Amino acid sequence: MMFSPEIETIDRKALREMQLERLKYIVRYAYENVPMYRRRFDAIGLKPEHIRTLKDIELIPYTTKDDLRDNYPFGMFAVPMKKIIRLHASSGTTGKPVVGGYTRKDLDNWSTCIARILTMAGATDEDIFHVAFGYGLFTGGFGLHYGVEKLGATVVPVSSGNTERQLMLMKDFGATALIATPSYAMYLAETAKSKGILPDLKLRLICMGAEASTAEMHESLQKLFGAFPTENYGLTEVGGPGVSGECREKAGMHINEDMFYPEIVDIEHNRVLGEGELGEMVITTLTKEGMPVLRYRTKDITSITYEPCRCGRTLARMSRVVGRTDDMLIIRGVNVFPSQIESVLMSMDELGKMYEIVVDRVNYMDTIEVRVEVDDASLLTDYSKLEALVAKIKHNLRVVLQLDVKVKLVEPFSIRRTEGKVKRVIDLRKK
Ligand code: DLL
Repeated sequence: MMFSPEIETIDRKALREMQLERLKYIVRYAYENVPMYRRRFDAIGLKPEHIRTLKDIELIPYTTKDDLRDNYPFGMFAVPMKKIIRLHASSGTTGKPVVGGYTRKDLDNWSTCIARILTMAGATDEDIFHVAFGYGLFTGGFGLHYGVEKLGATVVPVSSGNTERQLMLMKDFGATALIATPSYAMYLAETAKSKGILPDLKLRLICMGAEASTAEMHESLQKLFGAFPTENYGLTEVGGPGVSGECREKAGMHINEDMFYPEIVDIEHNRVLGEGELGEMVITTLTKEGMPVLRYRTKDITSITYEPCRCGRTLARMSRVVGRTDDMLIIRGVNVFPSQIESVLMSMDELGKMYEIVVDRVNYMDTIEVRVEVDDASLLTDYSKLEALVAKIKHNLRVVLQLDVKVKLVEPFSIRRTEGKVKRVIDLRKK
């Protein structure tokens, strides 16, 4: 099933024509209505009419988070406030948040994108969606909410918090689909398992997003819940969730290319990369009225394929996000992504599903310690088993990372859970 079959199966040539037309329009629109873009263009003598082909997008300077911060709160808006009917903002752990403004048409396009993604995950209007994303300035809660409504399914706007109550409601309301961050979905699964209520849940679908997850994490969730996990991607700067999502093939996330024009760039040389090459995702919004963004540097590392998918969709697919350029750890000169560590830990049945990574510097040497919960607490009192398991984890990590990692096994539920986005890395070097 497809929500917008005419777009989702569009011929690439026709799509490129549509994208070019929209690109030309949005570039002129941004130039004429957002002072920051006018200044940027004027400074290098670039005029909207210089954009004649899709490749000409490379003439346009990148937009960064700092640009959005410098124009906080509403300086990037292209319409008067009267036309903005919703605001959202990123949580922004440091400094000012990033603010997004939406016109009525933006909200309508947004829910279309979400309805497409939920449909490609296998949802129908008969599903009961338990939305455990936070409702508020975060784009996840309201973003998914209106997408579920547009699909015509039932939405249960639980928001985040109170895990046991969430499970009670999932059971009592017969939720068939869960929307949550992967870490929170796992928290719900572990809690349901420990309370013995997993068999009472009717979930068949878990739609996740807002943070990185691995294939191994999806497998664990599938086993625990007996439901099909998919993931989707987006960011506040370009509107929130709905940029892309996985279909049943789970062979990458289909990008809503009629609304978002993706590029992958080489982080060091800022050069645009080709199909299949790993680099930073750069996004241009093709339809946003409230806050158009040209060539936004997401910092998310991924790759794109334009091969049509076995599901019948022709929309390009981005691979799972490997990590962010700003959360790549450099340990004694070796690049480490937390997702590599997760892949190792999640594939070991003896381990629980919660872990954290502590990085420090001792005597000018970087150290890295992985703390991971065991699945069964009794293991912690069996010294020889414990030692063997630690050795096995270290070995598996060494194979993937080419690095010696300290491993500490801890009791189930001893690492603090979060209800929104999880923070896996504690970097004490930054103190
Ligand atoms: O997290 C939007 C969203 C909400 C997406 C719900 C999907 C579902 P922000 O809070 O602005 O917006 O955070 C955006 O989160 O740049 C990525 O680094 C990360 N992120 C989002 N989705 C994924 C994903 C929302 N599927 C930032 N995989 C992005 C990996 C993701 N990282």
